[in-house]
Amino acid sequence: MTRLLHSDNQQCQAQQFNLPDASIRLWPNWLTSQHSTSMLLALQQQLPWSQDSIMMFGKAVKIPRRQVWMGDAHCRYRYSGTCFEPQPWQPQVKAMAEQVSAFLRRPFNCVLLNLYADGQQHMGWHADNEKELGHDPVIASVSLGANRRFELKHRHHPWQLALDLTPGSLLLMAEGCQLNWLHRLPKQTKVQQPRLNLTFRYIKNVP
Ligand SMILES: O=C(O)CCC(=O)C(=O)O
Ligand SMILES: [Mn+2]
Repeated sequence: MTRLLHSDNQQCQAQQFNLPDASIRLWPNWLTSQHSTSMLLALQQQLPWSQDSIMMFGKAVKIPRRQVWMGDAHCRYRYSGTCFEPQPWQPQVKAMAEQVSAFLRRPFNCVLLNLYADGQQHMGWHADNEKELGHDPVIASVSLGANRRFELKHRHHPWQLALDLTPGSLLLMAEGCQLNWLHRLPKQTKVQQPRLNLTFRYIKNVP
C-alpha cells in the first residue's frame, strides 16, 4: 500500500512556536514527497481554476493567483463583496480533508485552494475572519509544490514570524491566530515553480 502521510514516524514532529495571543503548529513533512507531487499534478490539471477579481477603489482588480472554493453544499463564502458557491468535493481533496480532520481532531468542511504560478504571485496581509467562519476560526493549511516563505505579524505589537512552507507541510493556525495576527504569502521573485496551497476551514450548517 502507498504510504500517504508521515504521521506515523519521526519525520512528522510538530514545530511549536511560542506566539503571544495565538496558537500555531507546523508539521514540515506531513505528506510524503511522492504524495505531495502526485497531488500537485492531479489538482493543477483537474480543478476549474479561476482568476477572480476583487473590488478596489470601485474598480475590479484581478487577484495575483488562481483559486477554487470547494466544500459541502451549504458552505457559501462571501469574499470582497462576491458570494462564492462551493465546487463539489474532488475525491483526493475530500480524502485529504478527512485526513487533516482526523490528524488534528478538528472538523473541516470546506477549503480554499490557491495556485501561485510562480514567485510573482502572492497574497497580501489579511486574516481569515469572514463572518461565516465564526468568532475565532481554526484553519489548517497544506502546501504542495514550490517552497515559499509565509509571514505573520501581530495586529497591535511589532511582533513578526516568518516560516518556510515546504511541500507536504501542514500548518495549523488555531485559536487567536485570526483574531490577533495577520498573515501573508509575500512575492519571491526568484521562485520559478508553481505552488498550490489548501486552507481547510469550517462553516456551520445553520438551518
Ligand atoms: O498560500 C498560503 O499559504 C496562504 C493562503 C491563505 O492565507 C488563504 O488562503 O487565506
Ligand atoms: Mn489566509
